[in-house]
Amino acid sequence: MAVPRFSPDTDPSVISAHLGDHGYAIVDRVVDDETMDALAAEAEPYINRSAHGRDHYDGVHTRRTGALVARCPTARRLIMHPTVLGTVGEFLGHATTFQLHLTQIISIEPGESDQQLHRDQMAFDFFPFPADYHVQCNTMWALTDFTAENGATRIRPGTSAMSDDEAAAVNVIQAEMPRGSVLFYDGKVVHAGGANRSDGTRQGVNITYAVGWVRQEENQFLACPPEIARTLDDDLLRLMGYQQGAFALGYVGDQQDPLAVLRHSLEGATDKVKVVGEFAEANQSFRSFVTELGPSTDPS
Ligand SMILES: O=C(O)CCC(=O)C(=O)O
Repeated sequence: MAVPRFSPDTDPSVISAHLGDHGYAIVDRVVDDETMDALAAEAEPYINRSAHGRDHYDGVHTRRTGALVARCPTARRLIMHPTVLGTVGEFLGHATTFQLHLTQIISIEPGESDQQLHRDQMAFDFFPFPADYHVQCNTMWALTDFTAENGATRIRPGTSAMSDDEAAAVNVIQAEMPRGSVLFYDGKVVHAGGANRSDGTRQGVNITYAVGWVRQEENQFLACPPEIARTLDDDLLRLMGYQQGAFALGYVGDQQDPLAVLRHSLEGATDKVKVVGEFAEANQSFRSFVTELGPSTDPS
C-alpha cells in the first residue's frame, strides 16, 4: 500500500488535519544531512553507554538514549522546529498549553524483533481518554533511513478512535522514510517499532509533546540540570515545563512563575503566574468561572 507523504513546505494545518484523520503523517526530508550528522556525533557516546532494553517491549536489541536537551544541542532544533511546533500547536490546540513530553533516540539493532503493538497514551495509567480528546502528539525523526528491513515504525492507520478489536483487523503499514524526515503520530494510533532484519542499526529520534496538564514522561527538570537549563532560550524552557501547564499547575513558592525562579532564584523572582481571569481566551469554562468570580480586587 502506498503511504502518503508531505513535502517540508506543507502548511502545518494540513499535516495536523491528516494526522487527525489517519493517526499519522509523514513529512519527507525536513532537515538536511548536516543536521543529522551533527546530532549523531553529539549522541554517539551516550548511545554507546545506553543499555539494551530489559524486556521485549523496550527491546532486548534496542538502546534508548534520553536527556537530549542537555546532551545534544542539535536536538533542540528538532524540538523547536517550526513545522513541528505548528503541527503540534494545531493538533493539541484544545488545551491551554502543550509541553515537551519526552526526548529519546531509539536505536533498533540487527536481530531485534517486532515490538508489541500499542497506543502511547497507555502511559497515563491506561486512562480511557475520550476518543475525541488527544492528549499527546508525537514525532519520530529518521536519524538513519527508515526501511521495511531495518525496523521502520509499524502503524495501523486510522485506528485512533477504534476499539482494540476493530483495530486488529486493520493492515499494518511501515513508515519508510529517508533520513531527515519526520513521522507524526498521535497518542491513540496503534503502532510499534519494527523488527530489524538488516545488518545496520535503525535510529529514530522520538520527540513527543503532550497537553500541559499531564505529567511528562521524561522528567525534564532533572534530565536537564538547572546550570544547563539557564543557558537555554525562554521558548524552549517554557516547552520543557517552565511555564504554567494550565491554570494553577506548575507554580513555584508564592505562586511565582517557574521560568522567573529558574532565572532569578526562589527569593529573587518577582514574576507571578497568571490568575484565572487571564485564561479567559482559553475556553468557555474559564469565561463562565470568571463571570461568577466577579471583579478582581486590587491589593494596593
Ligand atoms: O521505534 C519505533 O519506531 C517506535 C517505538 C515505540 O513505539 C515505543 O517504543 O513506544
